[in-house]
Amino acid sequence: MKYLFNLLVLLSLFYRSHAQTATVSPAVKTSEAVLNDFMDQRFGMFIHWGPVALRGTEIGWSRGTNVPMQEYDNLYKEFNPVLFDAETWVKTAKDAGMKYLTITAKHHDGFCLWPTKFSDYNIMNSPYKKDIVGELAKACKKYDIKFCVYFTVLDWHDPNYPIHLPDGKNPDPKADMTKFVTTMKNQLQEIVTQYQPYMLWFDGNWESPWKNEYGADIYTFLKKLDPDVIINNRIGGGQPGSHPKLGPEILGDYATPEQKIGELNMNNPWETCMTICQQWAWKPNDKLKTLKECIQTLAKTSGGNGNLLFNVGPMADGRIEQRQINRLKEMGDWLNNYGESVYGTKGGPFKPTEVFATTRKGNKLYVHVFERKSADLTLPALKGVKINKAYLLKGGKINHRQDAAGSITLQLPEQLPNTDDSVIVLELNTNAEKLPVIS
Ligand code: JFZ
Repeated sequence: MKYLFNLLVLLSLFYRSHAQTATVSPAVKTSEAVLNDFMDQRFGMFIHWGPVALRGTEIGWSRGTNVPMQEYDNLYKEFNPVLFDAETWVKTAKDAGMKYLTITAKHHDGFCLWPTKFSDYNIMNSPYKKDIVGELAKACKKYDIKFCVYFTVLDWHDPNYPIHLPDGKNPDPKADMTKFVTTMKNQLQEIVTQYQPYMLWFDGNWESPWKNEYGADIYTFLKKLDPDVIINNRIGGGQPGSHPKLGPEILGDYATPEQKIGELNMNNPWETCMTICQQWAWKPNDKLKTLKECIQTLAKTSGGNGNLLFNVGPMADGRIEQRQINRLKEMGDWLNNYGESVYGTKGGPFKPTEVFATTRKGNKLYVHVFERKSADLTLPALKGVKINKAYLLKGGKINHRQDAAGSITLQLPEQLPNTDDSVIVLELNTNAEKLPVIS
């Protein structure tokens, strides 16, 4: 009897570990070279857009909450963003110093911004009738911006998906997940073959109808269509809503901390997604982040060895708000001066703080100074490392000293050259990228 009980326990453990572990063959996983290339980009534009911009409420989440469901589901009949110009958006991203762009081809409300054959709820049935995803893909190619697609798993509009409202309650018995997964694959096949996205940003995988095996199946399916397509970590099933981690039990190529800066991690790739205002979709008079917040967020993500996917929500007429364009351009101006300390660097070896963050490349350690708290900035010791030279990235010698233990003191100029982030370069007698993380 006891033996039987143990056997059952073992069997259930075995079953559970298999149910949770992704059944993706290591052979189809995205290569390290591709992921390293992705992480070198450091800065991308996220775009949340759809007919909901007509109401200025949150995309997906306001369906059946702030906006009655009937009303929300009919907004597409008035969606006519005549001022949309894909090249203008892409140039806005380019001028901000962004290297990739991710558009919500389909968000939780189910509306498709491309002419899919597998749902009538798409842009061709709006008065606008133009392939928004396709035009963005084309403009990105023209301006050498990597084109990426956001595609939600959960779809509260599709009758084959059991949940129909943001509250996640009252599963519909008429729903059919097998059909739903088939539609999803058909739509993803359209996206991958027609637009060749560099990366797919999944989302909405946390509701109970979604199973890990669906995610593994889709991951494998996509990698057969394009072995190099990068896939984020929101495709597996049975996982919590905020996705700061990667691990053997989690499907996907990189972690996606949301609205917060990820932690320093030299092993697993990550990308913070964050809004330039507060809402993902456009909202009138939404509170815009200051330039200081924007630049320091980018410096801290780079300093933590991660990417920043910075979100704008364009208006219903097709334009991005001018004040947001201006803010992005200011980030681009800063990157024109300091980009060397961001693109293609690694984060660390120090953890970013409110005062400084570090990035590194070759024998250079870049110290991003956010604030002049006092005349000296002291960094924790780097054992056995000698600083050959210290200077401001935009010119000017920096006096420095190292004590016997190796700790580094930099004498800051009375006026930092940039009020948001001034970068000091330390040339080391060794490869900075090989230094272990200082915790
Ligand atoms: C998700 C989306 O729901 C959101 O609309 C946006 O697209 C963002 C990038 O991703 O955001 C989430 C995901 C999970 C939770 C909250 C917001 N959650 O579980 O609390």
